[in-house]
Amino acid sequence: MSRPPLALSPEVAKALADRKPVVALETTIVSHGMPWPDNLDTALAVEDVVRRAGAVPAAIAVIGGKLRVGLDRAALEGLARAKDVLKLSSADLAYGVMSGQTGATTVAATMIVAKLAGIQVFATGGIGGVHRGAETSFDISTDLTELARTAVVVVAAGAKALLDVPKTLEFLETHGVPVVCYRSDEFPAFWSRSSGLPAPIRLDTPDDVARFVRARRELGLSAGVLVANPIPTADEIPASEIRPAIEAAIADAVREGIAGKAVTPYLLGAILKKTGGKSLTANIALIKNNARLAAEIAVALAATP
Ligand code: PSU
Ligand code: MN
Repeated sequence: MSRPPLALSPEVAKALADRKPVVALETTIVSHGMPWPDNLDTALAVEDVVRRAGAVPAAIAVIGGKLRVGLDRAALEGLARAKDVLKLSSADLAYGVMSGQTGATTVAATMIVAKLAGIQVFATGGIGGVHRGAETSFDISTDLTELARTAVVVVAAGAKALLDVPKTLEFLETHGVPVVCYRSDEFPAFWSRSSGLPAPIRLDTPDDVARFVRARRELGLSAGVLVANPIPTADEIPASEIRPAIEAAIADAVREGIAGKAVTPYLLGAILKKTGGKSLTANIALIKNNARLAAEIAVALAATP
């Protein structure tokens, strides 16, 4: 394989060369997942959390056809303000590059780029999953299939209750993706700590997660690892409170015929409106919480690689 055309920021390049802890960050949450200006404020705050926990943040996006790893403020602001940025996942990442366009990367595409760059740990808010009604729509996020083949540790607050969470866990199990619930006996449901589904694996320290990742590497296992980190208690929206907003948002999406890539951004926007902004406040809290844990895991992995 020829060398991948990555444009590393000087800070990320140095950290990787020195084997220092680095945390990859996705950018679809900036372009399609949150409104302006909360999206930029959150992206900057998340970078700060990663730094304070002793790691270097590496936000990933395609900018003018360049696969950038480590974005400065101007690049993040460009993605946060723009209305015509592509949402690039595994299938179209290369299209964004060859056509010289600008696109934000989903969890799946960010995993691909992180792996190419040699970054082992990645923080996001929530992963895509199996959508409700997937048995007829076939709508299953590429995030799941990428987790099945790309050995990166993804820290997320579980899967949103707007998805079919039991089917999402079944899919991950079928494809050999371990789901590690952090300090919890239950798989978390993004805005809520509880999904009612038991933790497939529970681990309680960043060191244990690092040891688990190393044990997988020694076995030559090539799938990713999903670390499911529950939203802090003080920030959660109880399942009973968020459920009506989710149901109404899904009904709206069906009525308006929303399909494909537009589904997740549409539902997030509709739920934000229906909760009067509460879903966004919780989203910001949980992504910072995930960034901190991802940095701690990256630090633990760097200590004994
Ligand atoms: N969940 C969120 N916010 C987001 C996303 C998911 O709470 O911004 C984004 C992520 O980038 C994720 C993508 O990878 O949506 C999944 O999209 P889809 O369901 O179309 O695969
Ligand atoms: Mn989809």
